[in-house]
Amino acid sequence: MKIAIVCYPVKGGSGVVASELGIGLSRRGCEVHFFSYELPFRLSTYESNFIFHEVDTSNYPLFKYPPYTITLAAKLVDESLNHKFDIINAHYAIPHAAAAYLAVKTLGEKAPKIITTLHGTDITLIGQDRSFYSITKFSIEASDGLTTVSKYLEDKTHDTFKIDKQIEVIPNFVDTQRFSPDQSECNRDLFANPDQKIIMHMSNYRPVKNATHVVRIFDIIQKKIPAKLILVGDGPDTGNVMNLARELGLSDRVIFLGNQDRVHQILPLADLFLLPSASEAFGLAALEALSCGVPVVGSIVGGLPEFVFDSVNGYLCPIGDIEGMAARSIEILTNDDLRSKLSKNGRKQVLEKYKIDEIIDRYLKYYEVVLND
Ligand code: GMT
Repeated sequence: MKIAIVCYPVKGGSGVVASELGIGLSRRGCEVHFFSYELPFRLSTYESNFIFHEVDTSNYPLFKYPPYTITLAAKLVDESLNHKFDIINAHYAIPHAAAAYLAVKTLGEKAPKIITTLHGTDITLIGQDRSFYSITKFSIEASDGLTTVSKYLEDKTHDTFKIDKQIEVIPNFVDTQRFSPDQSECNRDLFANPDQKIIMHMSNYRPVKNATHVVRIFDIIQKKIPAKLILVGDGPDTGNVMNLARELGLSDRVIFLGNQDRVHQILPLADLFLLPSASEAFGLAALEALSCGVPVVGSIVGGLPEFVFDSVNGYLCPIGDIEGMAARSIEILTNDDLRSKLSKNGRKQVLEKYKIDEIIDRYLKYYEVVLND
């Protein structure tokens, strides 16, 4: 099968899912073509069966903004003519689904089918903005197939866009060999003393992640338990988070690592992972933490309750319940039996339900269904 994957290259869940999916499909013998304005960050490894097509963003003096949707559509048209794609899988609706539609209409009869994979704020935030709503609704309805990363996002898509289209829920997934509890590639001593617990958060630090809550939760924890907070990633709220850590006198206990490529070598060091988001269609970082045997404490929001279960592999509290999340964290960090139970359950659950190979099978099956429709 020949598949064109359109995605964002920046650090963030949708780019990670699209890249890992493409790598997995190429290892199954599919010919995979990635389209983006930069090389997606998890594609840095070389695989024989995939090609990256960089979409032009160059500007002309007349344009105040480069018309990316059109250059993306044009690239899809050109490369479809060269390679005869069976499917365009657009990850994140805006503007990828609309660009795919434009490409398919330009190509006419022999055009590939479009499958749009919805990830989160393309439905819950940006897609609802009046400037995007009508085209997002149209391009979702015009797709030949639709997938969402959680049941929550399926419902939200139906509610928000009032579409009758059937949606296939295919959850996010993890390469469980890379993301494992094995700490042999990590050096814990770089970050903490043996008596200190390590609490971790990893995100793109957008306001929906509530990253300042992470620092406030940590502040309560470290008053009871010797601990360090490791913050992985970068984004618009990083400055606020750093300032808050300084104001609370936590600078010597909070480590900012910024964007990291090899997060699978850092995550297993954590004793606990925090994800107190205000919105989370799935919460891929939490799944990666569970795969490394790290219990999760987060918000009862979006898709998180579909795989984080109280006293099974972590705890979820209402959004903004900083005291509650801190209390749950302290409970886990002061009870080795509980921590070990949550850790084992988390890893087991990921191995049973979220392994990359099984989810690649589900994408492939769905591609077949759409192709034969
Ligand atoms: O939707 C976004 O704001 C961005 C997107 C991303 O690229 O990081 O995140 C979403 O997609 C991830 C992968 O499917 C999900 O794990 C995240 O929960 C989701 N983010 C939100 O819903 C805020």
